[in-house]
Amino acid sequence: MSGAGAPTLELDGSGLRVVVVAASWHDVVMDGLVAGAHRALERAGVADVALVRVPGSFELPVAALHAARAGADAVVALGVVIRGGTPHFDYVCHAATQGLTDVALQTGTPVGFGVLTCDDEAQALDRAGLEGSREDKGAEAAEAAVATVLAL
Ligand code: DLZ
Repeated sequence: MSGAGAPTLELDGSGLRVVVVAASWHDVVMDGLVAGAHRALERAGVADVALVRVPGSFELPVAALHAARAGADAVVALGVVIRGGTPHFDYVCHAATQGLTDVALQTGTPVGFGVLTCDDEAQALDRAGLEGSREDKGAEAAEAAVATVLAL
């Protein structure tokens, strides 16, 4: 993990089934997040990984709910929402955040939150785990999900 105060996590996720649910808007940034999550899961020894693609971040909670009900040990939710000229940004961000929180609390399945909510594309690219990015939020979300399963 990165950023001030972030923990260093040593994880053994062998034997876990993890589902990555990923939105499709802003494909370059999404490619970085998905790759970062997969790298982190591989580092943690998670061999059973599935990827479910949905159109937008608004659709992430229902995909996460399906994954949890189908027996995933953890879900990693990835999306990118970039502020536009209308209040749409706030509604999509709120729906994704609250929806994913509800899924975790209602099912007891840890959900790693890797939804970037950014003012512009540059902010998103800086967090996408791509060459030149300062942060790798896809990896962080995957590590958080696995760490939470192991803590419970
Ligand atoms: C409609 C929309 C807009 C304007 N922006 C984004 C975005 O930046 N990131 C994202 O993941 N999804 C966006 N969407 C799509 C919504 O999440 C959703 O897919 C549609 O409203 C259809 O339900």
